[in-house]
Amino acid sequence: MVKTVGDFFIERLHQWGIRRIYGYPGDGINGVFGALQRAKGKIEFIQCRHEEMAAFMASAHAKFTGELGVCIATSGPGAAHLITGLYDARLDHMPVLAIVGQQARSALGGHYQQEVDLASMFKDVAGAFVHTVDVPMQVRHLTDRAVRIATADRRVTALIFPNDLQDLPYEDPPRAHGTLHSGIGYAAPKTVPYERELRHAADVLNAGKKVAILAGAGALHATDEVIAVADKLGAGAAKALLGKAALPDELPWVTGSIGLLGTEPSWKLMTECDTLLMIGSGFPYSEFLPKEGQARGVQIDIEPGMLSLRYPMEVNLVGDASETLKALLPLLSDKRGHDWRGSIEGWTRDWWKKLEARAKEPANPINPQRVTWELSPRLPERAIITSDSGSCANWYARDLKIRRGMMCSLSGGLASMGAAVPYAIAAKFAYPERPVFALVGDGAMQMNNMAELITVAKYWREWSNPHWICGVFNNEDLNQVTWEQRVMEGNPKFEASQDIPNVPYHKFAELIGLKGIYVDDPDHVAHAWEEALAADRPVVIEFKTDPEVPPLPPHITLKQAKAFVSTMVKGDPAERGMILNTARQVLATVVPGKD
Ligand SMILES: Cc1ncc(C[n+]2csc(CCOP(=O)(O)OP(=O)(O)O)c2C)c(N)n1
Ligand SMILES: [Mg+2]
Repeated sequence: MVKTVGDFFIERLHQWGIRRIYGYPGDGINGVFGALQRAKGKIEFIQCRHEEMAAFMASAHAKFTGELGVCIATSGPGAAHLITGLYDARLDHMPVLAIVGQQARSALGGHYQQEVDLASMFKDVAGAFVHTVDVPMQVRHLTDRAVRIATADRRVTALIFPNDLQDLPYEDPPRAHGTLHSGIGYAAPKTVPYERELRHAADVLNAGKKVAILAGAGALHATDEVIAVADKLGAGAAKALLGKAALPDELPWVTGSIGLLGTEPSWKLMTECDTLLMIGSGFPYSEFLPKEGQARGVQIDIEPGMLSLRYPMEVNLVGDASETLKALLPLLSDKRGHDWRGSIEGWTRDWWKKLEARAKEPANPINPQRVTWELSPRLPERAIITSDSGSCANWYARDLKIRRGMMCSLSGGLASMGAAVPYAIAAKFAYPERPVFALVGDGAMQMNNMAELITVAKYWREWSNPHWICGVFNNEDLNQVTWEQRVMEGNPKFEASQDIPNVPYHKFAELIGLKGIYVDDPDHVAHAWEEALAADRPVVIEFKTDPEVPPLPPHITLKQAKAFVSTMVKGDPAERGMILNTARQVLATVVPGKD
């Protein structure tokens, strides 16, 4: 049989080591799907409910495995659906290849059905490399470049295949002027700064008396090295959201999350330190870092473009976190036994007690903090946890205690709703033996996560361990934004935009063959997690949670507090039902230590 362009392409992807593609079919890309079918499972195809979900899965695959994530869609609407998921990868620096169909070359430019200028559409998100394959002999080098550039630069790339071209016979380029003869293969280099730069960094760190570390996604593979450096420097460490799994929360000097979803000890660590060591983080909010001039700064990042971006650093080290910290360690002087560590540990101890007390405050009916608080001690070893965007990201960031060997992630830079279930599906395909948890708001369930449960129902029997558990926070509200309207804007809750229908998520799960659990009694929260872990199939636990528990930043400003108070005056619909607890928790964030 003649080898088509599609056959060659799939074979080439296989040679590059690609073993799984997430996507959705359509006539614009049928020539590549035919090739996938003829390849007889050499590359597994995972059918999603929506192309955006396929792109989220590709992004999550890259996050959880470190490999290239690949997604595929048809021309026009399918390609357009990919965009948000691809931006998720782009903003979190993940290598993803998008493969899309296009109308026949003979029709292009003719305002043809499903004809979209795809190269222009992908130009921003896949700006690192986006090309249309025009002739069969181009497919080899375009494939090689799309894979190599995405992998090496940790960027999104896109390949556009006109549908008539996919079924043409493949031709190797002749030895002639104007042809390319590319090859496969890429191995990441060991990236370490020069000795001179390392010494400079060590001088700054050694001179500091109060060193604060901020660890991000770039530190996920450098846990031992971060711990060794932090111990030697007597430092405390806060974690950016994407770096949550970089350091276990059991360590007494790990202050937890930072920023709007952050903790009080992280806030203190940053406001009181005299030296900042930032490792592999693009954490966006400068106002949560030391004031300019307060601290001397050292930053390590694999991407030069991310250096000295949020804080003006004295030393900027381009390097891999693990290799750079290993090289730095012998140059550091031992600061063990200083008071700074003791203070950090004290703040952190108090904070965990405060979180427990907050989680156990009564609410109507369930305090959402309790949902995550109770999950932490019940998480099995090597669990993988994902969170959606919404108020649950606050509880995921603050209350969930991560241990060594676990993984977790969410849509960080893009902070898109709708990522938790696709992320959790990709996690399960990458590691079928590991238990996976998705934490999701009801708005995000309705947006697209519910539909993606159908993908779980379709595939779960293939997973060696059935533990795939989705915890839904049913508060009938787009709660994160409701609180942002109240606190940031000083507006009362806008019911027309914020109230959402009450949907029986647990019954939907049952309807499609999963297990459903409903909890509206705070004393049953812990048991519900245990019941889910004992189930023989994936589970959706629906927690009826209170929308009046505020997901607020740890150091809400006076201006924001005043705005909050003014919502009361303006007549927030929830005013009458606003439990005392709410006001107490809000005020406690204004005046630390007052709850
Ligand atoms: C795609 C997308 N649309 C809108 C937003 C803005 N947004 C952030 S959180 C949120 C509310 C989420 O509501 P829900 O999922 O019910 O979670 P809750 O905050 O109620 O816990 C919204 C609308 C977003 N981040 N992403
Ligand atoms: Mg909600």
